[in-house]
Amino acid sequence: MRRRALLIALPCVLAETAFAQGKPAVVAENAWSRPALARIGTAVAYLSFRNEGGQPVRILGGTTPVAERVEIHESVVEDGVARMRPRPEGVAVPSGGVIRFEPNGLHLMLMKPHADLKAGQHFTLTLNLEDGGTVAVPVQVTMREPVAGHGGASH
Ligand SMILES: [Cu+2]
Repeated sequence: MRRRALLIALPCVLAETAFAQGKPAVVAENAWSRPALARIGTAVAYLSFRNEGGQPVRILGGTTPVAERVEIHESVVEDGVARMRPRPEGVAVPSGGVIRFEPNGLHLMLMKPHADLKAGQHFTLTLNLEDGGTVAVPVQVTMREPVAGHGGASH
């Protein structure tokens, strides 16, 4: 009886230990969004997602205060026509893997924005993971993709 209780308790102890180390296992960064008119009904956001943890994770979708809901989409070319395909199954990120949401590929679709998104504005986007975890990232609204890691310095 005692042994059985110990086996059940062990995964909880391991999870708490990982949490207590304080280093986030997943990182979302370089998030940006294009200016968009609310009446168009959709906006789009892009970001990089790194899984530095020892376990695979799956991104299922997200939430944001600026739109009704967030869907994961993928741009594909079918019969020479570019289309967007929703991915309700989400995106799996292997341990040590990086996933990029970027133009003409995977992207985060902001459905029914509550207001126009204007260049220079910032908002928060929170990704929902399959394990119940969430990752919040600041999103910059900009006409052009920011250059990661250059800090806006010019050449
Ligand atoms: Cu889309």
